[in-house]
Amino acid sequence: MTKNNEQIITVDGQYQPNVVEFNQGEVANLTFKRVSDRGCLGAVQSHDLAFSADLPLNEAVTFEIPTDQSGEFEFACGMDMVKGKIVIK
Ligand SMILES: [Cu+2]
Repeated sequence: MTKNNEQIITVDGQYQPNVVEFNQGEVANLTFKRVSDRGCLGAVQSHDLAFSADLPLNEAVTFEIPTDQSGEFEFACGMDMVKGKIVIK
């Protein structure tokens, strides 16, 4: 786990890494890059942080993550099966 304003998650049947950390109050960009069609990870969503998008193969998809509140926020595949976590503190 690294701490940075820019985090990249590689999606290849799982989320690597599946926990990312951002500083509260700072601009935070989270990029998903799906590099394999393994698993059911063609879409990502976060009910906690209100984002969702399809993840086309070999394309980077970046979300700006709100960091006004600290806490742990979940994201998951389109079926809520494969999960990851965004930690803001
Ligand atoms: Cu799934």
